Formats: sequence, structure tokens, C-alpha cells
Amino acid sequence: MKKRPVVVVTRRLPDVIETRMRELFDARLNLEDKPLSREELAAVMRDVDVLVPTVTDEIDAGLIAEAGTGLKLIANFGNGVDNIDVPAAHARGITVTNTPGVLTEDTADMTMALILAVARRIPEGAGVIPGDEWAGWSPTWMLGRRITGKRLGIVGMGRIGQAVARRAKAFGLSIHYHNRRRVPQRIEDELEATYWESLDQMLARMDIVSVNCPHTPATYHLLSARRLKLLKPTALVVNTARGEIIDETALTRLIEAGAIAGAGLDVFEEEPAVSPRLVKLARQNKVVLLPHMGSATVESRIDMGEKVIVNIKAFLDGHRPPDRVLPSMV
Ligand code: 8YV
Repeated sequence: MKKRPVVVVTRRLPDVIETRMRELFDARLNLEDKPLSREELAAVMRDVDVLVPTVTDEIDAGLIAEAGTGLKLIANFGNGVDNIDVPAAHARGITVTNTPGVLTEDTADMTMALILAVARRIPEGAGVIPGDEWAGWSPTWMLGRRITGKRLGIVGMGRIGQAVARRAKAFGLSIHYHNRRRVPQRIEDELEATYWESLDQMLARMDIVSVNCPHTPATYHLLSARRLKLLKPTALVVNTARGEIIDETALTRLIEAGAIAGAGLDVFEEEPAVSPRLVKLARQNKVVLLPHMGSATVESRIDMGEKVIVNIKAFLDGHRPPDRVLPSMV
């Protein structure tokens, strides 16, 4: 019988996906779901045909340089590929793929959820009854801020940014955006979106800012201390993309100082570590912090797994995988 390709999956995936992978490949699974150490990853990469990593695996240039010659494909389980040194992989002839498109709606939902959670104080309110702290209704108690009629500035108008815009428009927010490239006119028309070539100018005028761009060398600390200082003191910041896009320390400092009203964060610079100062702000109900849950639905995870399988199959069958990531894209 022909030897089946060795596919190492670094974390637990949905049962249906793992089962299908076992049927198709010599799939080595991680049933304990314990993240691999750098040494474990290095060992795995020496003796594998296809690696399926996730956001918790840092596949840097050093690991890629030490990889065995059999490694030809890194099929990332995830949309963002900032955990992989794509140019280094490319230079060694290793193809990289990701899972775009299938987590767009869920991530956009979570963005709206965070906007509402922060503006309408939902986590704080949700704690009142279980905490046995409800003395009864009062006209001036637990007041949040209305989102209808406010300006939303979307940083990164790709698939997820547009899905956020569609939802936000239905909530009565006016849509503004900054993107490397202006989106086609018909999309601007549909979303009634205002394009800002200057991120600085947009930030200074927004009520809510949502980060929806990928993390690349060009977007690292795009929301720098200087830019964050441009925000209105009433502004809210929401991030469901990557922690590294915002200077988290500067954001924390500005919220502590009352120079920014609050934030809803699903991603952090040093996951899973979250700075104690941010945690303190969460306890003071100034920020809402979620543990990287943007795409955490059963449906997304299965669709992501399906995409990984399709990419691997196409590659092994000698075709160009549909979700190839090229160095020019990162
Ligand atoms: C995933 C994500 O949970 O796909 C992405 O880019 O950020 C998340 O939705 C994670 O990346 C899986 O590897």
C-alpha cells in the first residue's frame, strides 16, 4: 500500500475533522490538546510532510530552517498567519495556507457583541442579579451610551471589516473606514461608508474604533501611543483582530487616565498572558476582556477544519491549494 502522508495536527480539532483526517492521511493528533513547546515543534517538523498549526504555535524562521526536507506544506488552522514566518517558509519551498472566509460572520458578530457589551455595560449588568446586588429599577442607574447615531471607524475593510460594517449599519451607526486600498464604489455605496485616507484624521473623529486588519509588520502598533492620543475622551476601542496592532500599554494608560472611555478586547499582545493593569480595568468595568473567542463557534471550527483538509488534499494531489498565502500578502 502507498505510504500515506504524515500530517501533524498541533491541537485538538473537532471530532469530525480529526476523523476525516485519519481517513485521508497518516494523521498524528494531539488528543491532550496541550500546546507544543518549541522543542516539541522542532522535533515534529523534522519528520513530517504537512504541519497543521494554530495561533498558539510560533513557527519562526529558526524552526523553518531546521525543518526536515519532507515538510512541504504548513496548512494553518486559522485565518491570521502572523504565527508563521511566511517569507522564510516560501524561501525554503514550503507552501503556507490559511482558512479565510469561514470565520468572517462569527468574528463580526463578536465585534458587535463587544461594542454593545462596552457601550451598554452588559457584563457589569449581568453580574448584578447573580451577585445579589439588585435593589430594583432606578431611572439613573446602570446607564450606558447609545450606539445608534454614533460614528464607527473600521481599521481594515477586508471581509471581516465589511461584515462588521453591515451589522453596524443595521444598528444605526455611520460607517467610516481606513484601509490600505479604498474598497470598490459599490461596497462603499452599500455600506454608505466614508473612506479616510488618513488614519489620524479618522481616529480623531470617531465614537467607536474597531480593529479588523491582519497583523503584519506594517500594522504592528498601527494604533500607536501617538495615534491613540488622537481619540476623543468618549471614544471606545474594540479589537477582535490581533493584540499587536494596538500599543496595549498605551491604550491601558489612556483608559486609566480617562483619556479614552473604554475598550472591548478579544485579543492581546502576549496571549494567554494579559497585563494585570488591563485586568484591573476589567474589574473596574472600564474594559471588557474576552479570551480570543472571535471565531469560537462549532460551525466556524468545523468549516476551518474542512478548509485545512481541502488545502492539504489539493496540495497532495498536485494542485495549487485554494488558500495559499504568499509573502507579498503578509
Ligand atoms: C482562531 C483567529 O481562533 O483565525 C484566526 O486568525 O484569530 C482565530 O479566529 C485562531 O487563529 C486559530 O488558529
